[in-house]
Amino acid sequence: MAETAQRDVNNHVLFEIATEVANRVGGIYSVLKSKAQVTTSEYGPAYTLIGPLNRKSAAVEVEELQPTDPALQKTIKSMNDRGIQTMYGRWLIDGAPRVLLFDTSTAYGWLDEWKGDLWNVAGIPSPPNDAETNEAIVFGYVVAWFLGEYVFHEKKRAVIAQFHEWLAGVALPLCKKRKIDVTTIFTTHATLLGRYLCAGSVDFYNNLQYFDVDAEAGKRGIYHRYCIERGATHAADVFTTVSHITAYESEHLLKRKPDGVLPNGLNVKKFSATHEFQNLHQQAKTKIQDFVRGHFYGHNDFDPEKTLFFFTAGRYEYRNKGVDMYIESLARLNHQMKAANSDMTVVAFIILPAQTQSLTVEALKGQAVIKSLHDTIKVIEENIGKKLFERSLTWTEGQEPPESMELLSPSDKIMLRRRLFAMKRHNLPPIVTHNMVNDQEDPVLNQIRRCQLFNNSSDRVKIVFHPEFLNSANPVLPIDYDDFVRGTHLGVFPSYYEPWGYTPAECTVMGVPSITTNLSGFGCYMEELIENASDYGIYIVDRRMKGVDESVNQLTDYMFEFTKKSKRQRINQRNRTERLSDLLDWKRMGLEYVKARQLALRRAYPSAFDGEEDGPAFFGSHENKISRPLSEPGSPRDRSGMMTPGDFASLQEGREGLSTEDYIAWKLPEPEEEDEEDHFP
Ligand code: G6P
Ligand code: 1S3
Repeated sequence: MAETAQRDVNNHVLFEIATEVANRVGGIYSVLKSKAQVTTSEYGPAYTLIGPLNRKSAAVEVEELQPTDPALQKTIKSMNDRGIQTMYGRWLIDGAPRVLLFDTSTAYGWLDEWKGDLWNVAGIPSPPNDAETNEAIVFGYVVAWFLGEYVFHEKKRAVIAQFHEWLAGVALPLCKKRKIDVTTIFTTHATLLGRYLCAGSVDFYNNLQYFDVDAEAGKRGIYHRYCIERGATHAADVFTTVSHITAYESEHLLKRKPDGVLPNGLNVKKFSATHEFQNLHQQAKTKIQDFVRGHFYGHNDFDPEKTLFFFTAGRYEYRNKGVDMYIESLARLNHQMKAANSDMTVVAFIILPAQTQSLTVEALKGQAVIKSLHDTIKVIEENIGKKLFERSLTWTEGQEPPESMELLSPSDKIMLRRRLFAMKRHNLPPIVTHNMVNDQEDPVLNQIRRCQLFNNSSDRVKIVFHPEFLNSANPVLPIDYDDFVRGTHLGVFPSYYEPWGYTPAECTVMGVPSITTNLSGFGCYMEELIENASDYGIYIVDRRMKGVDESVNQLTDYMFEFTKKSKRQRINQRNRTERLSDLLDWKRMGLEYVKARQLALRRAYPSAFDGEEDGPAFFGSHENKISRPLSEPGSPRDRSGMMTPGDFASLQEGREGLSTEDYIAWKLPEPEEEDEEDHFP
C-alpha cells in the first residue's frame, strides 16, 4: 500500500463489506447486525456497511436516505451515471448504521472482462458456470471501483475497508494491485476447505498440517473459490479470523498466520430485574407446551411439569453441526432414562432448514384438534358457570351444593365426546412437521430411523424435527426463534466444525444452558475463560481428544444429568448462565475490532504513528469512545485473570502474525516449518 502520510488516521472512515448486509443468510448477518450499535456509537456517520442489494430483504430492512458525505455523494453519482444502481440508507436495526447496497445485476455486462482481469492481475481462474463465484467477482469489482473513486474524492481522511469472508474478498487483491489508498482487513468466518473437508469423513484436526490444499480444493471442484479466499487472505494488510481454532486452521489451509482473533459478540440487553428473564422463559415455555399438546394429541401421557425441551438449530450441515452426534446421544439418553425408570420426558427439537413442500396434514391436524378441544371446553365452562351461578342463587340451607357433573348438559357431553373421539389416533405422533422433498435420503430422518426414535409412549425422549426456520406466523409452531430459545431448557450443539458458534452464545445471553464442544470457537473461548463452565450452564463435549463413541457418551451423560435436576436447580443454573452474558457483549468483544483497525492503520500509514509507543491509541480523538468493560464480570471464577478477549490474542505490531504457540487451547502436534511468502495462489 502506498503511503500517503497526509491522510488523517485519527479521524478516519470505516467501510465494512460483506454479502449479508441487510440480508439474512447465516452467521455473518448476526455479526454485523449485533455489532452495529457499538460500531456506530464509535464512528457515527463515518461508518458504512457495503453489500450486494437483495431487493426483497432491503425493502423491509432498509430506509432510503440521501448520503451527506460529499465524497460518498460524488462516488455514488458517478457510479450511477455509469449504470450501476445503488441503494443508500439506514439499516433498521439497533444503532441504525448506514448501508450502501449495490445492485450487482446492473454490472454483469462487465463480467467477462472482469474475469479476464482477475486472471491477469491475481492469477485467479473462474469457470463459466459457477453463479456464486460470478456474483463474488461482480461484487468485488464494483466494491474496488467504489473504493478507488471514493479515495479520489476523499483526500483527507484515512479509509479502512474490512471485508468478511471469501464471498466479499475479490476486492482485496484488486485494492492491492491497483494501489488504492485504503488500508484493508480480511476477516474469515470459516475456511472453504475446512467446511468441505469436515463435512466428509476425514480426520480433519489431526491432519490439518498435511493436506495438499490445492489438490484437495481441486478434488472438490472449488479450486477457483479457494484461490479467491487465499488471494484475499494474502492481499489484506491485516488478516483475522473469529477463534483460535480457526486461526490454526487458516494458518495451514490458507497459508497465512492470522494477525489476530476477533471473537463474535452479541448485543446484550440487560433486564433491570433478574427475575424478568425467568418470567420470559415461563411465558415462552407455555407456547412450546401448547405446540407439544397438539403435536402429541392422543399421546399426551407425559406430565408437562416433568417435560424438558432440548433443541439443536442451525445451518443444515449434518456432520459439521454435530446433528449426527445429537441424535445418537438422544437414543442413548432414551435408553438410560428408561433403564432408570425416570419419570421425566425430553422433547428434543431439531430446527434445521431443509427443502420441504409443505406442512404435513398430521401436524396441522394436531394443532386444529387441540384448538377445537380448547374452544369446546371454553364453551362448556361458560355454560357450567352460568348454571352454577343460577343454582347457587336458588340454593337454600339444608340443600346439597350443586355438583359439576350434573351441570353438564347432554349437548355439552356430546360436544365433548366428539372432541375426544377426534383425538383418537392409530399412528404415532410424527417425527417431522413438514413434507420433505427428499424424505428417503434425508440424513436427519435416516439417523432417527436407524436409532428408532419413533415417539412411542414408552420412549422418554420424543423427537420433533422442524425443517424450517421458526417464525411467529407459522400455523403449527407460531413462535420466533428468540422466544423459542427462551422457552427451552437446554440447547445442544455438538459441532465438529464451528469457527465460532452463535447458537450456544445466544442461549447464554438468554440464560439458557447449552452444550457445545471443544472444536467450536465459542466452546474453546468459554473453556479458557471460566474454570467451572458446567456450573454456569456451559457444557463442553470433548471431541478433540476422545473417540467418537466416548464423546457421544459424554454428551449423553451431560443430558442425563440435566434431566435429574430439580426445578429449583434449573432456575438457579439459568440465573448463573445469564450472568455470563457480559462476557459476550460487543462492548467487550468489540475491542478486538478496534485493535485490528489500529493495526491496519499503522501498517498502511506508519509515519502517522511516528514517536508513538507501540500499541493501539484507541481513537483518542473520537468523542464517543467505547467504554472498557467492567473488569469484574461478577459471576464466574476467572481462570487466568484474563478480562478482555484481547488477552487471548493477538494483535501486535512488529510481528508476522500470531505464532502457532499463541493459539489458546489449541496447540500444534508438531513444530511447523515457516511457509514462504506467497501473495497469490
Ligand atoms: C421461571 C419462572 C418460574 C417457573 C420456572 C420453570 O423461573 O419464573 O415461575 O416455575 O421458570 O422452570 P422450568 O425449568 O421448570 O421450566
Ligand atoms: C460462520 O457461519 P457458519 O454457521 O457457517 O460464521 C459465524 C459467524 O462468525 C460463526 O459463528 C460460525 O461458526 C461459522 O459457521
